[in-house]
Amino acid sequence: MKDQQDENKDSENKDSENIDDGKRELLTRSAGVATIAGLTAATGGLATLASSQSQAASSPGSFHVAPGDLDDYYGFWSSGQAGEIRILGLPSMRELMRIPVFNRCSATGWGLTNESRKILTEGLLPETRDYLADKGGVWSNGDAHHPHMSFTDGTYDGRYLWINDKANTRVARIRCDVMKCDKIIEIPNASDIHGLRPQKYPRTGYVFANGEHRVPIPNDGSILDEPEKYHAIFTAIDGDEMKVAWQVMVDGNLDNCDADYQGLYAVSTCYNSEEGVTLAEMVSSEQDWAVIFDIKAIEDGVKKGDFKTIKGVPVLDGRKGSRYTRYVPVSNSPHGCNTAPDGKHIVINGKLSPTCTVLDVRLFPKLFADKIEPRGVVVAEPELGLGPLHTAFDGQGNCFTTLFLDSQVVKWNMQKALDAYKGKEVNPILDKVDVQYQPGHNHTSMGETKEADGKWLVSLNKFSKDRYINVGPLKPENEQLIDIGQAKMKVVHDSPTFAEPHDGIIVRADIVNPKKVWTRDDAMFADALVQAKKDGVNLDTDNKVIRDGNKVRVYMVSVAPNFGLEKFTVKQGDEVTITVSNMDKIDDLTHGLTMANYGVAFEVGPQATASVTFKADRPGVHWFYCQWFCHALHMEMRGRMLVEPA
Ligand code: K7E
Ligand code: CUA
Repeated sequence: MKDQQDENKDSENKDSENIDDGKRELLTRSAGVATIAGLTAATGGLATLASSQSQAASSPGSFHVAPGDLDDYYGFWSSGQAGEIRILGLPSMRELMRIPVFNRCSATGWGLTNESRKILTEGLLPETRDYLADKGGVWSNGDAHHPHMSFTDGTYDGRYLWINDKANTRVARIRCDVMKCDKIIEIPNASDIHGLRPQKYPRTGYVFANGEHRVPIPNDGSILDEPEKYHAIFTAIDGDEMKVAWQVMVDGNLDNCDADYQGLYAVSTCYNSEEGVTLAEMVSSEQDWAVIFDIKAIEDGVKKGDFKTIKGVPVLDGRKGSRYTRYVPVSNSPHGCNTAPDGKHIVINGKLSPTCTVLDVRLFPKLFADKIEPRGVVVAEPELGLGPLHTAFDGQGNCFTTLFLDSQVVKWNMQKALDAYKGKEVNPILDKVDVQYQPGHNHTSMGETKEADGKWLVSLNKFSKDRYINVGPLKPENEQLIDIGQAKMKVVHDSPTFAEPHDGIIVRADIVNPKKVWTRDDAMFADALVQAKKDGVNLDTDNKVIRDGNKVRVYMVSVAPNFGLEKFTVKQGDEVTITVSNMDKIDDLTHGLTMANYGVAFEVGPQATASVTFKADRPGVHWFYCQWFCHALHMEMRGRMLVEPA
């Protein structure tokens, strides 16, 4: 079988080139019957090729994960303007799950259940809560860019993920034991959180979050078109408490950030040091900077009271000349900020400049002691290609930088770059590979930890153009898996994705150990338990309707294929709370409840409780049904809400 495939490979490769050309040609024609037939043939041919390539993919292993086999890594992907987190398996690149965070979710009821609404509202600033009062009470959109896991001693520890919301200035936390969001906070005094990284050492600790856009502080209308009075804010969040620990006001704005492996410093890239508000103003200067934050000095400043309390949080002045920060000049409009697993180097990605600037963290104490100039911490500045955005690492001294404009990933060697900066005649560039097309972030397996293992690289490409059959004017992005286990990089797999993962992390599967079923005392539904106790209801066993004025609380147990109540009656205008406890103990046995024609639907995982509150303002018979296919009698898993007209 294998021999046969190898024999066929050459001719298939030739065929595939023809098919590729043919496919492109077909795609440019209007869709007729012949075209559709042709496409079917073309994709059939490509599928054959893909499987023969998967056989050919060698060390460190094929990306092909056979049916029934499990992946080696979890991928945690952001989704940009879709507002959620996605869980992938790698190397297969299969999407395994979605975790709603800043979005609303029709399947799970995120944004509708009482449990999720508490999470979505409790961390809002009072003025935002007021603003949302007549708009449904919760934001329904978000722009999620940077998902990162909690660290202990320089590597992932599987406790939490954090992610930013650029659209509505929030930071969320995901519990990795159940893979659900459990906290969201709005960041005061900042506008539009972009870069986000957890502290790597000794443990997270702080989660650092960059306020990207400059605004007046406070932004209450007293200052409007006076950009010179706007500021950007760097925030340290206590990741355990999910509270802002302190903030630092900076010059310029903030883009991406990272932490060191020593627990002493954080670094942010700054574009728009010009502090402009128009495109022309923002790119007028040849130089911007990387801002270094001295964590210990800032903590000391907080202790000594060297801050203003604004909106309830300590804000320190970290503008130029402050003892809390240093501004290292780098070329115009840097973007990504990536700490190398060697624990010594931080790579600032040039974006508008074809270079990356490498900072040595061991020189930061000297810089803060004013023994060297800011540029004295720069130890390399390799020229890599056009549009360097983000850099990943293999743990063996090599770096992989996305080149947005060149549509390439460039592999370069850190030591060679350091040597070249010192004047040695060496070329740090080891390899370049074309990616399709315009890559933003990239990420290597375990690459932002000291356990970077150099096996896989994923390039998150912003454009897919002609890589897939045409789905209309809105196209998927294209995420490519690259084998970096050998000297030459090799693109081994294309994976389409909906808008718009900016960033992802690749975590060894043994680090992540989610539960298979919920535990009955989980904090996620603690409020429901408290209310049930007040009502004299045992959530695990009781099916009861409690009337409390015009409030009606309906408690139901669900065990496949039954809800505990086959009907209940309320009056038009009642406020109804339905609380469902799924008492099935079996792995993967999820139920749900959908109330027909009431816009109510939510998930109830095995051994979980979930609840929703709505006004029964439509009289008549309303079937509620389980929308999670759970049993041969799933269709019969339903009951009636009878709403008596007022
Ligand atoms: Cu480069 Cu928001 Cu991380 Cu997008 S940012 S690519
Ligand atoms: Cu329970 Cu479907």
